Amino acid sequence: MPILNVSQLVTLEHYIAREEYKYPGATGEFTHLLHDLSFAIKIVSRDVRRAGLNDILGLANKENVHGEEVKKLDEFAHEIIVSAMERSGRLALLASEESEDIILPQKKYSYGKYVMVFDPLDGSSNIDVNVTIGTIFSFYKRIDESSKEPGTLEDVLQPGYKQVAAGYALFGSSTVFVYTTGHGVNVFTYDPTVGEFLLTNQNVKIPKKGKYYSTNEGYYNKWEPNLQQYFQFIKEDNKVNGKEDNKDDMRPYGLRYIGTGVADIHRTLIYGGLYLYPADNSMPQGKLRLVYEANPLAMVIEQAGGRATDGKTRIMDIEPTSLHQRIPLFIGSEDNVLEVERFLDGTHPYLSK
Ligand code: AFP
Repeated sequence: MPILNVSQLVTLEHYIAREEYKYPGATGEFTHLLHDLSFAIKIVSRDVRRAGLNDILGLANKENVHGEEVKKLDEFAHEIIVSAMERSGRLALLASEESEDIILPQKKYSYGKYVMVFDPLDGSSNIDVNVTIGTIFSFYKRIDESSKEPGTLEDVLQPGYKQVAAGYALFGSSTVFVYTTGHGVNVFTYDPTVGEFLLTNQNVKIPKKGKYYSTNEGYYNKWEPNLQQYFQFIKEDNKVNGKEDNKDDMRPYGLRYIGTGVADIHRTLIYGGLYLYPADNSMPQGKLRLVYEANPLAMVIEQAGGRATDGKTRIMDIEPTSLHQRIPLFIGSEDNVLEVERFLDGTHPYLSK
């Protein structure tokens, strides 16, 4: 019995090519970039799946049994992605969470009009305990599209609303590839038996409101008082003490926290709710990276109908000032993000109780 009706099978390659036909004048350059990226993701996925065998296969930050130099999985993912993407001739530069500075394609390849930013393995502290990790990516056009010179830092420090595509791959119970080019969000699931990503969820929409919240609540005592109040509020039971049962009031919310931001945000995309990594008194800028994490994930969530802010300002409107800049992040279902924002700006009625 086939697990999928063959007539419904759409591969990522096929889907990307089909999308391109919708844009008269499209050169196909971007389609090639996504092909190269999906190839790199398949390699990373293969090696993530063998992570427990690293000592034998040689990916564990020491010498393997053959005495060869070996690498940590996140460094390895970084190198695979750079190598698969730089040779395309379509990138002016890359920037990776694993690299201090921008990365220019080697001189033997030409420089193209796109810029790629990526976090090769988000949630790397989860690698050794078999918990979901992922790769986050996004693409911009360089500022002077006609330039044949190497890209510059300025080309990468563009606000998120200028992203031309963004997405992520998740290495969980299966490998999924989620991406948007600004026309909705599509999810592809990897079928290792045929070596292809197959379309499994088209034009995904995030629920307007959800009952899950996701954060590292261990930092509660470091948060600002209004945010602490928000956590009191979401834990109250809306049905106790004879209070009216309001269907839109989903309290108490349920807590889910994987500690891999991209996985927590993927769950939020599907089930709804809120993911937050706020500023605290030891990290006043927050922890997550604007360029590699917040912007790509904000584009996906907004394209699915959700909201992403730093508590006040839309993430994708923020002008980055440095490559590894950190930012507080509140992201998820529109109603949940608006709700926490009302605590942060002091206008939520619960605060005056
Ligand atoms: P690592 O890649 O260093 O594990 O960081 C992951 C991350 O940036 C993000 O994916 C998580 O949501 C967040 O950090 C977890 O941070 P805490 O350990 O402070 O909860």
